[in-house]
Amino acid sequence: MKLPNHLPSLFHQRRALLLALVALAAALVLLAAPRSANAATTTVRVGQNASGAAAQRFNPASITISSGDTVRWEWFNGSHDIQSTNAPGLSSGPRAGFNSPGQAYQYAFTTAGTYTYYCDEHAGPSDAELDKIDQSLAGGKMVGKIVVQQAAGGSLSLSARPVTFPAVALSGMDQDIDAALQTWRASDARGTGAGWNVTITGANLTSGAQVIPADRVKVRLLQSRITIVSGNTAPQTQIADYEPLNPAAPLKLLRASAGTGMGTYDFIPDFRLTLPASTWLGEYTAALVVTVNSGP
Ligand SMILES: [Cu+2]
Repeated sequence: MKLPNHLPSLFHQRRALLLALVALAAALVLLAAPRSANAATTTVRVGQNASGAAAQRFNPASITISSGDTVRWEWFNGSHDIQSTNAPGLSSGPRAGFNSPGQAYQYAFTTAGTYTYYCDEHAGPSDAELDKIDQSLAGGKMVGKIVVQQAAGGSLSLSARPVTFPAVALSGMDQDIDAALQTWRASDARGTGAGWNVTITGANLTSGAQVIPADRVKVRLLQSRITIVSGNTAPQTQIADYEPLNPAAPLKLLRASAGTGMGTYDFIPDFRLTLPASTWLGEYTAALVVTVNSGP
């Protein structure tokens, strides 16, 4: 069907009217990037000394870690490598080996079990067999053993919600606009009592080529808006009064000191946008980054 040729101009009029009514819609889109920062890294020194009995050793040669932890081998002395017949990530590891400062290799063990490895310049695969590894370790051979225990606790997690500002009509003056309230949730199921914190990093709001600077958005978290869903002492707000978001540095919003915050907590941050009088019409968005981090 052929459209009547006057229709396009009607559409234009209708669109202009819409824009006049909805002068500006500003929305912040949040990207929640929770990090489970409870994993640890254990360093193993490769070739502890230049000479003597401990020269051709991994040190410590026998370690116990939790699933999700990383082992990092760092070169100290001599020429060595790491080979394994049972450790994922090591069987195809750095065969060329370690022979100069700064060389390192790391691998995160995600599955519980006992893993063994050897330097194939100073030991052999049979030295690292599971039923011989303890004897080889006792005999000072250049072998290593990693016991990976299933991590007992759960994880540190965060559920952050999008922040949405209502559409407003431009008034020729700066205007404060409050975002709709949303409940966020943080959980610490690690069972370590290590404490944790939530940070938020700002970003400029953009609409095409137009920009509203990140620090025009402020955030606060009232202590009365932090509730215990289940768990011990609630975390504490770190921003009780409005503070501008910073695109260059994360702001700490919430903090659970050691031994607290073990459980699940809801919190409702307030976001306020000070819209400049000189704002161009448009729909603005920004990607904030919110993270939950281990440690107070
Ligand atoms: Cu070696």
